[in-house]
Amino acid sequence: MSWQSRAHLVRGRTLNRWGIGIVLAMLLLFPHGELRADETLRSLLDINFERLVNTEVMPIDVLGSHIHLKGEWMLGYRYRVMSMEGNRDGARRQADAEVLQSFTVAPTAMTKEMHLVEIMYGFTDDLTIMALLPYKRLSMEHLTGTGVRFTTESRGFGDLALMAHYSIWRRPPHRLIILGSVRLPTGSITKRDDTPTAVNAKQPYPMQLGTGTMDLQPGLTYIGQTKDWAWGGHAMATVGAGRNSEDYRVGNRYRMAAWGGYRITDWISPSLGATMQFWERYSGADSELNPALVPTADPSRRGGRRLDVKVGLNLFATKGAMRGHRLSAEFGFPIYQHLSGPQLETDWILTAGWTWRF
Ligand SMILES: [Cu+2]
Repeated sequence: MSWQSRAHLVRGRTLNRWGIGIVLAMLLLFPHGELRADETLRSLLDINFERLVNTEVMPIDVLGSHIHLKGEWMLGYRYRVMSMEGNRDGARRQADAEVLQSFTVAPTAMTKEMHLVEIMYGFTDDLTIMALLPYKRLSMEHLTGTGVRFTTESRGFGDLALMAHYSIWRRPPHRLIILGSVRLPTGSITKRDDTPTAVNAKQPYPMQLGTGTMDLQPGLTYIGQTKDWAWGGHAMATVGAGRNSEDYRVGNRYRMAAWGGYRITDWISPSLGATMQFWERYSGADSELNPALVPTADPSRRGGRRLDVKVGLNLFATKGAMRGHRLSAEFGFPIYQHLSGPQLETDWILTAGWTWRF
């Protein structure tokens, strides 16, 4: 045998050994490799699933935007202030003088403040229950035809809401949740205050703290979440039942929201969202209110629609002593509003809150 052929043989044997080795390795390792890839994928999905129910990158001002895992509690406090100034009829602004051509009194501005306490509990991985109680402080400024300015105020608890979220479908990173809430008429609808012409006068519709009826709130939420991104959509209706003790019913309200958030670091995530709302005029009427006096006392001037843009910021800790705590703030302003007016227009809404998961 020549040196060359021997070298060829050795190389061939070596190649054969390598070949057998590779095939064996493939036979032995490939199923493992597949399994390992599968496990890696599964654990990634689990991470996503875990994060999916986390409340870190969620919009603060959307009800039913998240759920909790079995046995997890959440306590939350939210402060929300809404500023309204100037009137609108349809999409058009209306000057106070114009409102005073048809009414004795014109509302000029309103501030709605709300302190909201919420408690949530994950009954199972799919079912989360929740209770929310608002405390409201409303103040309204007026101008009369004779040039007198006055402010009225009402404060107290609003309507208590009991809510259930049920996850009907999930395929990470997607999740679909149905929600249902019953709102009990714990808020007063008989608030009174002094005006220049009447002592202890019944306050008009927007100054009352509750609806006075049992309300149902069905809704649907879609949540998507990857390692750093969170997005979602939400639709919810608020429907009153029957008439309240003052013989009227607050108009139905329909709300649609969409949002997206991005985790910049382990502890900060900004968010961007939009909310479209439609609300109907009231039916019936409180016989103590005179709709010719001020537009806020007219049940047919209560409907409208509005599109808000919202910019938010979430701060949270994923480890350490502050783990589970989240601070959030969101600023919203309308880019479109159409009111059956004259009605006060919304200028901006600020929400700030703290939540604690444990
Ligand atoms: Cu929660």
